[in-house]
Amino acid sequence: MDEHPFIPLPGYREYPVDEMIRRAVEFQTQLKRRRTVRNFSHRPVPRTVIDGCLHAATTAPSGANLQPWHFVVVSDQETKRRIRQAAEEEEQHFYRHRAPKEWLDALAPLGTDERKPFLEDAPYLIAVFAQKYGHLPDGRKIKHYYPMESVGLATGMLIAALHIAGLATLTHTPSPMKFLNEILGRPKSAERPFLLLVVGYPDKNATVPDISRKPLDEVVTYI
Ligand code: IYR
Repeated sequence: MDEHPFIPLPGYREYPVDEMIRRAVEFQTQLKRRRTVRNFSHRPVPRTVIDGCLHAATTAPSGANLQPWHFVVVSDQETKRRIRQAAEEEEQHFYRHRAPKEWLDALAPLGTDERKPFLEDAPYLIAVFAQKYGHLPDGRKIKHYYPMESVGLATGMLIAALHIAGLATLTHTPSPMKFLNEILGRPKSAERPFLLLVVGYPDKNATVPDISRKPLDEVVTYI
């Protein structure tokens, strides 16, 4: 028996060209409606929806297919409160001392500050961790390759899946984020917090900054 078997491509579908274009435009139209939201409703969201989106995220490609990610889904109110408190402490330091003026100027259009009520308002916080190494079934350590890139890909897919499901998200990166290992009981040497994804329904009075995306011809070159 071959130690590394290959199978015929499962699940791939080719479409007629007009159908291919229609699908590409449809997906683009859906994703264009996504906005990063900072005002969340308390309304609960069924866990099945989160599970479905996490399944989508974990289909992402990864270095040597080692899937170097771990997602901690927080709905416990006391844990959210602790995360908010720790994040706001870091953010106070960031906005008052650490951030250079240039950075604060770049953030000005977003209207952010050190207050992070969404960390308690939203029904879910998903803490995404990147694993520098993992463990084989026999307990031996195995090095992971491109963990940050892999986790970035999975997180992008998670954000897209949650949006398509009809939920709002906020990619929050308090810095430093090591407090997440402590609060969530994740190993400090193996796992690095990648980001904190805030998930839920937008508040009915939610507003977003009036900002736009770069046109395609500015960000794409065909040769
Ligand atoms: N972490 C801070 C600052 C911040 C930084 C970037 I880069 C952003 O795109 C948005 C915010 C905060 O969350 O307020």
